[in-house]
Amino acid sequence: MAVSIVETTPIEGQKPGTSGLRKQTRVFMQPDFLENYVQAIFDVIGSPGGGLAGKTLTLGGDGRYFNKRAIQTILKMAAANGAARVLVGRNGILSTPAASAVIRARKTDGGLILSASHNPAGEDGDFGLKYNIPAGGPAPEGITEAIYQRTREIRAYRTLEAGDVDLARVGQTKLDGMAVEVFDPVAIYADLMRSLFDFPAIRELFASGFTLRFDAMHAVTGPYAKAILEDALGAPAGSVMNATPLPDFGGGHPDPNPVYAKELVALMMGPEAPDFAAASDGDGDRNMILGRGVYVTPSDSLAVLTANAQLAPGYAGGLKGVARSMPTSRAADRVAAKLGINAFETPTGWKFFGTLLDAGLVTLCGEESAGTGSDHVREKDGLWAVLLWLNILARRRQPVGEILRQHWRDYGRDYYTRHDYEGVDKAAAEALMADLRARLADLPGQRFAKDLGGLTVSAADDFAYTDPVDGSTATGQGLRLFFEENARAVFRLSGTGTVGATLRVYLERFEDDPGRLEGDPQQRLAAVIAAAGEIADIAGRLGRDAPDVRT
Ligand code: VG1
Ligand code: CO
Repeated sequence: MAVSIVETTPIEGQKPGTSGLRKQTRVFMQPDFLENYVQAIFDVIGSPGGGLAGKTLTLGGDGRYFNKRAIQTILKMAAANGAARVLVGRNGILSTPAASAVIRARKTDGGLILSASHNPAGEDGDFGLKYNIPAGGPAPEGITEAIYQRTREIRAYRTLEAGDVDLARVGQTKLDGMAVEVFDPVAIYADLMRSLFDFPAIRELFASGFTLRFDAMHAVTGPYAKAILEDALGAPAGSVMNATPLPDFGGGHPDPNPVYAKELVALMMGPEAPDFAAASDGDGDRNMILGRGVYVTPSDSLAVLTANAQLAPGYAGGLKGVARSMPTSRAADRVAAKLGINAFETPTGWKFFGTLLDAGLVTLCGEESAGTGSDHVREKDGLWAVLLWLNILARRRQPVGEILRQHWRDYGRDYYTRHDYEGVDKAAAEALMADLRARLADLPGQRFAKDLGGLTVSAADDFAYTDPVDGSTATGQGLRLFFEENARAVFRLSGTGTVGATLRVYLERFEDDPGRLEGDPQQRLAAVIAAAGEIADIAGRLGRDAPDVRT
């Protein structure tokens, strides 16, 4: 088969964000857009002169619109760049955590994951692509920056004049000199889960009548959840809903939070609620946890899992430490302090956990954005979090709400909410951030939200991070305002959106008065919310009087 070298010119805007390159699907489908980016990745990870010679890659995506087409393009380009072998999930399907598991189990030279995660899918939605390193995690910033620089100077890409590869059947074929191995996307992942959790105990829990609803949101987790929860663990058929991955995710917004998964939340707050409910996102790395009548915030979930992980066989020997992204509440730190284990605070994005996990400094990691995971892979892992919760419930045999309330009594409660202002004017959002940044030094000592009791700023900074393992640095990771009243507000602009800007305001306040542990977060945080709004003049600058999403 003939390798063709296609001339191209750099395309602007191929700069990866919080998690890979995300664009509107139509942008990704433009001539040469995907090809340029893929060639830039191959140029960075290949050897000068030798291309991808001798290399094996893992490849798959969340099944959204353009997934299959993109996979065929990438296969041809990998062959033309001299790769030895590509492992592809059947029908091009691979959840993000499963991709990480396969990269690690099969020791491939990294992998390409096609997903825009929780962003809506379809021709009018979003698409994304990210490169994960051989350790299994998202490429660190040194590599993503090199890829971006390469996209700015690219002049040609290599591809193959060849027909499409049949991805529907498990087995091996050849594409020119390259082996294409189509594998079952669920098997390696399911085996890994079986090795970490007490499947017999969870089976017994279901056999005793415990009920569950898992919403796969028509995205990639459906086949995994059905195989593991229903087939292996005996949850009644139908426990997994919206289980068939659809190219447009059924027109929904596969972001498991109380706004986009509101039917599931309504079910759990109503009289027909099962014992436990969970949802995942587009690419299967996020999780939302609900009990009967209770929503567990991701920050609290990380803390509860840290406190109880040793109930699962995979973590019975204890944890080395826990890491959380900066905007995540400090609930997990309190558990780490009590257990006497490490606690780290990193910038937003799973790529910052990789070195800590590789160095054996932490076992669990989490983000307030519904991401939780451990050292079993190098991505956050939605179904893993659900299984750890189920394992804990199987051992403690208490309702989710009781476990949570007990946790608050033991550690105090970090009331928490995130307010997102989505699709706002980019220039206005950037100006809000720039002006606030310029005023940080003046804020300490000032008092805000006076008619709600008042909060005094004790410190304010622009979060910067130095990786304790490799010494790399990241600056400008979010504006933090600390208040004397044990409260905090953080401002960040999203790095995963594709249109306009999204302002995220993270709000929290600690409470350990036993009589005040069960309030409504929006009410308990009213003063922090008001102070953040006043300080940054959110309403005036963005022209919005309320956020689009409150998690
Ligand atoms: C968001 C979340 C962040 C997460 C990232 C990728 O980023 O806040 O915690 O790591 O999405 O998750 P941002 O920059 O939009 O705030 V996923 O499930 O979209 O891969
Ligand atoms: Co995701």
